[in-house]
Amino acid sequence: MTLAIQSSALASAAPDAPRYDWTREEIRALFALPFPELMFKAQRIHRQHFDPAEVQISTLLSIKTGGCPEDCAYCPQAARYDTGVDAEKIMSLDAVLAEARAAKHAGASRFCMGAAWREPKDRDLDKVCAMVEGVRALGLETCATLGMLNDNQARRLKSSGLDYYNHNLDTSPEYYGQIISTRTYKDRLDTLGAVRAAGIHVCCGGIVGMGETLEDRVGMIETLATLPEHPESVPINMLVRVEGTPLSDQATLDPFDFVRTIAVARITMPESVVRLSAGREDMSEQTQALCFLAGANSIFYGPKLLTTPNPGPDRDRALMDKLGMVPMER
Ligand code: SAM
Ligand code: DTB
Ligand code: SF4
Repeated sequence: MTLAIQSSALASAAPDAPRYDWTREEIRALFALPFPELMFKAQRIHRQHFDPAEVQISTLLSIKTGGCPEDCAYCPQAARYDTGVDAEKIMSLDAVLAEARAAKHAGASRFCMGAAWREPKDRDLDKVCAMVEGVRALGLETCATLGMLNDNQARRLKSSGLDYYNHNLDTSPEYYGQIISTRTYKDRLDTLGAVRAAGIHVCCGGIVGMGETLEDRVGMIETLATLPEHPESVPINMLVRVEGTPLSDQATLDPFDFVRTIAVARITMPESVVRLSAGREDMSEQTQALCFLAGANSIFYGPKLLTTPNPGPDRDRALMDKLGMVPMER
């Protein structure tokens, strides 16, 4: 009885309207809250906008793996690092559609296609547009992450039926130069602008655990939460340390720091779906559950991310069952 009253009181509070004027000071103060206070705030806001038992399920496929000319220090697909990931050609349309059918059958509602490019060439974009059309015809939401886009490329993807485009800011503007030198923070913001202008939903977040300071996490969230519109989807990745990349020896991240980042993303971007993204393979079930309690409501589902392992469907189904959580309806 008491529980029911508290729960309905939490849910029925007037929703906090999204704000786009977050300051670093305010975001710093959120990170500094006692953990129980931060979690309470995050849960209150989460329940105003979402059913806390629902998780959006996306499946990732690397449609073009390895051989990338960029120097992103975390990435196993950069040609310049010796990571054991070989450069492959773009997959055929049929092979991609077979994977999409399998993902749908396994319960995914969105299919995300990733390519290890700095930016797509026009010839490649023709192929991706055909994939987007085909995947959409299967009744799946479509997402792509292909590197930088100009306005015209974004419009072409929109015409082919692309629902979401993933392009991460990765970290704060200050720390960015330590991680990537082959393109600028402004390049990233310009691509996000092109995606938004084309009317495609934006999927944009970053990575925690790359040796950044707390202030860098504050700066990353500030940049995301003060965009003219919040990204509809905000992936928060925990660095997957891959042998051969410059970040392979990074210190292990304290899981509570990851959970706090999720909670602050939830509070500052209340209407966005926050994805507990890469890094689950190295996370306990309990840490993942804390992420859901902190407001994460999306995961990548399937045994592989792009090139690195992800918990298998059996393990994820078992976790969802234990927590009484269910897939989000589209
Ligand atoms: N090449 C395109 C690009 O960089 O925009 C698309 C693919 S790229 C692999 C997509 C995102 O995956 C990156 O922006 C980064 O946030 C994330 N990512 C890549 N490697 C990662 C790793 N080792 N750990 C965590 N996240 C990673
Ligand atoms: C995102 O934020 N994380 C995903 C997806 N968007 C494209 C990628 C994670 C990649 C992890 C390293 C790998 O598997 O290669
Ligand atoms: Fe290339 Fe994307 Fe990897 Fe950077 S993150 S090296 S752009 S595939």
